Amino acid sequence: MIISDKVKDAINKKLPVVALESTVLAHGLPYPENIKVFEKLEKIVYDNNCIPATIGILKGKVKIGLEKEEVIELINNNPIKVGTREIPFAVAKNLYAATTVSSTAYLSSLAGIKVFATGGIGGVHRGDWDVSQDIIELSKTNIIVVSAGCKSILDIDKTLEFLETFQVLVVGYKTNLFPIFYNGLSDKPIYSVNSPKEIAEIFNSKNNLNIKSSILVANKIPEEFIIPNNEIENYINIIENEIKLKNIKGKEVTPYMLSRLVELSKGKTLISNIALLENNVKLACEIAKNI
Ligand code: PSU
Ligand code: MN
Repeated sequence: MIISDKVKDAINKKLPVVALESTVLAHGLPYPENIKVFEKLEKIVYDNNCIPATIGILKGKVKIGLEKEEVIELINNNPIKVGTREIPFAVAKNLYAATTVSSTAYLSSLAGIKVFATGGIGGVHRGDWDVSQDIIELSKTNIIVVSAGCKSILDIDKTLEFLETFQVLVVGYKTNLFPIFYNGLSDKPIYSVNSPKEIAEIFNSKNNLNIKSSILVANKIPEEFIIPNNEIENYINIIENEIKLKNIKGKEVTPYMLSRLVELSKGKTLISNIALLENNVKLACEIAKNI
């Protein structure tokens, strides 16, 4: 595992570090927006006096703290999408690989990073049995993950039940309803927290009590980027039919849905996705500074 000098120095000096994943860049956003998003997110982290640590695997080398050139190299080399279980496969076979929430959380915590910002976590899909590794990883890894809840393409009830079963504490940031995107809030109640300091205190209490699981901080999508529920559901219906017809399964499901949403909404979901990522990164910085 290679940790960039900047990130290593920050960890040693106990400066606030915010981890970022590479699957959202390589498989969740189109080119060239993904490169621009990477730059923008890094800038937000620096502007908020924290150090960014984007994580990915380059020719079998796990890298914590990818530079822009490395992100471009990763994206240009058609990386596979790896959750935690596939990390050793990518490493042993010298592959390019983009890390998801599960693998990024695992590697961040291995490197000593305590806060990680993403767009949405994977969860339980609607229909056929398909549960993301993200939830299982969050049950074992000690990290704070900031996401905009999850995408409404998932089965929200089952996702929340799974998070509970696997002992992942879910807290809503200034909301007691679980956020989903792109349509705002679900009607599912969750505990609410009101400040980054409170989140840091919960994390510290958890660690003092030796409870080994993550905290999922669910941050509302900014109001002006909400897309109405009926519009999104309409797209999801279309996409689910395509998935059946084309027999898309497993790892391919989420990236397919994300890219089709962008096409069907004529770019609206892309704009929302970028906005919520930025919003989550800002909150992650505030939490990191309070730990
Ligand atoms: N959901 C999103 N955006 C994303 C992902 C999920 O709204 O970019 C990505 C994340 O990297 C997440 C992964 O960890 O997809 C989950 O994939 P799967 O459902 O195959 O476990
Ligand atoms: Mn899956």
